[in-house]
Amino acid sequence: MSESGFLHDVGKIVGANGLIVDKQQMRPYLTDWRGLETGTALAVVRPTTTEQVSEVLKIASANGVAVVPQGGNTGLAYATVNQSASPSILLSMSRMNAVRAVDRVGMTMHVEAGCVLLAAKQAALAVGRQLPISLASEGSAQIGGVIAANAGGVNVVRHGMARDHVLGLEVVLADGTVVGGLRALRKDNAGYNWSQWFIGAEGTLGVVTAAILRLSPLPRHTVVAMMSVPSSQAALDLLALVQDELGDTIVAFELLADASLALVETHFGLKRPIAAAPWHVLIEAQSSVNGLREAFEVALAKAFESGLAQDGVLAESETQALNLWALREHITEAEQREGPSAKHDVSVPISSVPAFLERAQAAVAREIPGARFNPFGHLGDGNIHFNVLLPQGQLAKTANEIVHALVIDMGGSVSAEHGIGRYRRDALRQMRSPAELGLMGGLKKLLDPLGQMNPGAVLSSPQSDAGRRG
Ligand code: 2HG
Ligand code: ZN
Repeated sequence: MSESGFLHDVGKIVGANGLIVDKQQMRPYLTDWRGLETGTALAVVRPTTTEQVSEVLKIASANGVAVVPQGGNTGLAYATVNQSASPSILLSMSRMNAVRAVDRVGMTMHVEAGCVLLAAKQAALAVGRQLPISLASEGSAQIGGVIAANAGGVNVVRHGMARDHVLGLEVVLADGTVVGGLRALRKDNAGYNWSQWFIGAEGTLGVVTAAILRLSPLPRHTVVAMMSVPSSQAALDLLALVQDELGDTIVAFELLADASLALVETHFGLKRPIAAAPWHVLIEAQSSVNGLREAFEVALAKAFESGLAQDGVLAESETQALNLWALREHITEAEQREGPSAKHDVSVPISSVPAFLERAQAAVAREIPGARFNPFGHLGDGNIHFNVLLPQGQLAKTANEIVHALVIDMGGSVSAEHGIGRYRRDALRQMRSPAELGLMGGLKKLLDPLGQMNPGAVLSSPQSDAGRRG
């Protein structure tokens, strides 16, 4: 079938509003969030139902057209930027955005893939429950993308990754088969848990169209604090201290470099309410049991007494808490405004973070004179975004190689929560054994024998990532 014949048939399935072929209108879908990479597609296709997704995939596979599923396009690993010359469509899930049901007592939510994360969270709050997946991009990120990327965020330390919130999935396979598993069961050990295969697969095995998510009770009390600490080792010791004092009430434990907050202050005019220091930590604790604030105050007093913290503030109101979080959540955009950077999304054993920070900074500074550093992230998970602000003309690749080699040497991962996409394919091959890669390749072949689901992402393509800018 000709290209125009194919697009005509797709249009019949999704309707005129569901098909974008105009280059200008396609551009936002085809350009990654950082604006560094642009992909190609015959069209952007925007279905409204699972049946439409299925029909589109059927004719795409019959015509040898690849399919790149996309959510809110907030990912940082180029998972939806397809640059292969062979024909493809970009399947935007944004019109499948309904919250189909929320069960307060069973604590589950049935939601379509294109539902924006924030909208899903608000629907849970409306019945006195929470969906504790919290990302800076939650106002745009969509549930399907969050699942496909197995996104992390700031609440992983208490609530786990996206994977831990999924009870059931509905997916559409490359050949159009709809596999329904939308079961709201807490316990279900029947056979292989196939839905897990699609979580973190970044659209390479099929399209997530809907999910049943696990909700959590909404805690009555929340305490947020920001502290200045003299070193990353002190931040780690402070983590151990609050674990002793506050146990599993800790829902976020974030580490922020002085430079990270300075970037936010420069580009957004926000001001940290405490003394500048080499490092800061942002801690949030939640509980429904009374006495949380008092226990938190005791922990902070111990932190000051032992010299782990030099200055600190405990939010007195929800607004103050939000202001503290705003300092944290603007770091990525501030870095973007500052100029070119090499991003890293690494994890090491939690207790190795201070050693990693020291070694990484020394190694990069040696090879890239003039490099500046923006390290921040989820200390409670051992996951640091060791981002390097690059001097003029310097490629991200050099920094990536240095940091990734160190991380692998320290027994860590070079993709803690952002996925592999097309940015870290080489790193995946370094991190996984031939047996593991073989298993992944076998699963891919089984579910997508023609290789049409998001080709080039995660596993495929011998083509190197060299030359990519960020
Ligand atoms: C965060 O933790 C995100 O804010 C983005 O994972 C990290 O900008 C980054 O590199
Ligand atoms: Zn992060």
